[in-house]
Amino acid sequence: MSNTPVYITIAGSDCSAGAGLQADLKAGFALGCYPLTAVTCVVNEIPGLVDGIVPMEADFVAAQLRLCLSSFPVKAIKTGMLYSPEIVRAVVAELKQFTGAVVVDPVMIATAGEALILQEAIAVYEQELIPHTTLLTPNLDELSRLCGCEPIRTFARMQEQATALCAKYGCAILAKGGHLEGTECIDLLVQPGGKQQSWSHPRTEGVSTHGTGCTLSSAITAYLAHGLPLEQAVEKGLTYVTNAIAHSHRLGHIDALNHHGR
Ligand code: PXL
Repeated sequence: MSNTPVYITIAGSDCSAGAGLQADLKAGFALGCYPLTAVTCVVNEIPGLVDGIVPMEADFVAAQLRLCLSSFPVKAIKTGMLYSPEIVRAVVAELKQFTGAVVVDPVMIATAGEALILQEAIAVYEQELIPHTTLLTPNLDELSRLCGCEPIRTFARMQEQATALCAKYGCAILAKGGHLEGTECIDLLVQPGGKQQSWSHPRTEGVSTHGTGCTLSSAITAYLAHGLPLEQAVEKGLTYVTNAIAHSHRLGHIDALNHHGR
């Protein structure tokens, strides 16, 4: 039997293949895993334009998850775009039996600003999904929505809110500071028990960042599926996505992350 680690990504399909489950598949395979997919919605989009979203029936999302979980040795699960309160609830019901690591990327808004979640689903994240989460990976926008605070623009505010969220839910928070003011991007990991670590790197200018959030959370999940401890998985995931951005290539007028890193 192969010992390739298996994980499940529960995510939407991005037809332009930069984000969503396509990003998850590319990162997962590039990092030596076998990612399975439970599809939540099909999004008709390119970077900068979301033209339409067709959600799956929530029961059918749960059915995909059940079949994958009962058929494969699943080491970790990642959630991306879940979209509706019904889908979030259906996912939570299946996660309750799962004992491995659960990485939740609380996808809310596309880079271009379009909503990728129904407003009513945010409360279900808070009340039902985050309590089953090992690592939550909000960007600044998602962090402020989950904390119900004003937009966050500084590292100090990001640290304060991530610490509060970690204390409230008892899960690790990786707050992504890609949208902080200044030329440095700082990402902060806050763990239950109080340990905090941050990583900073210069911003790569002029590259569209479509799909970087999905790629990061998937890379972290892949490293967790390999058995790495959380801190190492986060650090290596950040390196992976930074390389993918630095070596991105242009396809027509669209920047695509380079998952081969060269
Ligand atoms: O990057 C967030 C994201 C997640 N999932 C899907 C998406 C996007 C962004 O466009 O399309 C399916």
